[in-house]
Amino acid sequence: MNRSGCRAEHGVVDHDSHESAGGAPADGDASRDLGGAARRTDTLSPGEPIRGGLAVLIALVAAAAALAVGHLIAGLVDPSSSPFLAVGNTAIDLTPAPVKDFAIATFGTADKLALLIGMALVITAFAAIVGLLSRRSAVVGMSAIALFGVLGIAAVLARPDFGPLSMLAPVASLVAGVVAFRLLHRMAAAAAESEVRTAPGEQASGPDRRTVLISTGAVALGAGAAGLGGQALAGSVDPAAQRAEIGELVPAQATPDLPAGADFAKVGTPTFITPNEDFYRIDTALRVPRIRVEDWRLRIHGMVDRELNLTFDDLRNRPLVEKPVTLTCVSNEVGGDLVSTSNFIGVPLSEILAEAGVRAGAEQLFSTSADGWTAGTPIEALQEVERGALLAIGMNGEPLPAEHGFPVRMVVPGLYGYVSATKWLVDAEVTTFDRTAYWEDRGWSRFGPIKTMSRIDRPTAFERVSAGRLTAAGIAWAQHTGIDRVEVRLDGGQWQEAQLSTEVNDQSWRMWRIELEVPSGSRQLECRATDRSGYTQTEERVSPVPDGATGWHSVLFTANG
Ligand SMILES: Nc1nc2c(c(=O)[nH]1)N[C@H]1C(S)=C(S)[C@@H](COP(=O)(O)O)O[C@H]1N2
Ligand SMILES: [Mo]
Repeated sequence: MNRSGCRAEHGVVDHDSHESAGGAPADGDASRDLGGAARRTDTLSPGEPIRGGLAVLIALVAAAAALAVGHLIAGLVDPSSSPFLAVGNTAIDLTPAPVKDFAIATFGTADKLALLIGMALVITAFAAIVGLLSRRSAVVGMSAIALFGVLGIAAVLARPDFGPLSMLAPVASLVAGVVAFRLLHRMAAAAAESEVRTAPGEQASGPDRRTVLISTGAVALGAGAAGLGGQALAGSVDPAAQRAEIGELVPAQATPDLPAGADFAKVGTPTFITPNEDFYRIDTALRVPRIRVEDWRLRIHGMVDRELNLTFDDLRNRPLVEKPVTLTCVSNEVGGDLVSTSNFIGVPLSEILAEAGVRAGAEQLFSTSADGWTAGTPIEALQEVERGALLAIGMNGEPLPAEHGFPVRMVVPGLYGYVSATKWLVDAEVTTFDRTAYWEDRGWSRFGPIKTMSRIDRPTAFERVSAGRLTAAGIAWAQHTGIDRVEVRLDGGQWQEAQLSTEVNDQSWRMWRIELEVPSGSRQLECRATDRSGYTQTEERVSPVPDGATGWHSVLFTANG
């Protein structure tokens, strides 16, 4: 569900607007172009054009000033109202599903970085064009600033987390862009004029090129400082300090140690537990919400007998459950790596829902994050005691990392993340299926049970191995059903059953390994899993949209010797 791809496209457009708004006039180099003696005598000239390079520089600096001032003000009042981020976020939300899918496939977890770089490139290109069109008059530049200023304001207005002060940042952006551009452009135009009209040896009547360049540099420096300041302010809720404040999370019942054979990491599988830093990350948050744990509240309402308002302490003071669960993203391609396992710590959602009292006719729990993302989870899946859906507050013994939903997220074994794993959870409404959630609105399926899947980790694609004995290994998952069997076949031959790792529970992945005899040459290895319901993975390849990929993972490799 990453929407890197989408983001890049939309981001570019929106960003440009911002930038152009911010785009400032450049220095006084323009005068050089006009330096021709013939022109100097033409006192009726309508105005000397600013030199191209200077005009572009001025537009770029004005764009930088606009974005940086907006970012600074946003850092003071509401970090997510930064026009740059708001445009990026809006771009992500508007991105058509196929573009998003492409982005996820191409950039994976780096989709946000790709979007930011794309935005920066588009803004730069746009500012350059506006600069060149503004050599003779400031009209194009001012219009572009106004246009992008309005787009920036609209992007912030459209955010679900829009607050009373959110408007300040985009308005400040617009003002900064106008002032910077107007100031530098006027100076550069005067310098161009003065250079043309001043005879050699005569005292110049206007600013010289040097003054214009120095002024432009000063504005650029100011923009840099403002941008860094905004960044520092936005980071003032320090996630590390917040997590330290919570301290150790102790489950009511210590989880048993992992059995010795829970993974085959020695022969190339992942470790059974994914370290927090390596856990895959998928979300629409360009800026990770930073929530103060003492400010956090969860409202559970809708078709319930008693509305609940929970604080973090309300949760942590209950008996905490800890168990390994494997999360999977619906966007995971066959052979992909959007799957990880953690020892999640939290409170069973079934208990919370029982306290609230779910009314007859309720169909889903509609959950909303601090940044306005939503998911709809079938209510029965959350009421099943044995499935053990959690309001999770910790991963692997620590409070949740900021990127994984600090301070509280949902974890529902057996369902893809997009219909269940709401991070930065703040609101949960018990309701009917009439309400549709974020990804359902974008063409994905309402229901997202995880499909049984297996993957080959060794050999890797196109690996060169020695002919003869080879240990192949990989993973398989069928959360909440359990894996029964994994088979592999070489070059379309007989299926051979692999050895499975010791099962930890039916909600987490299992590893497999097998010794093969591999003749030299180009080889193809395939795998397929069968789950405890008796279902064997279909060979038919379908792409992740709308409810998850299917097909056998296949790896081509070469055996030498
Ligand atoms: N607030 C919020 N929660 C979210 C998402 C999101 O975009 N925003 N993405 C979901 C998706 S699509 C997945 S696969 C999981 C991924 O959780 P992780 O990033 O901790 O691996 O989070 C889910 N929770
Ligand atoms: Mo996902």
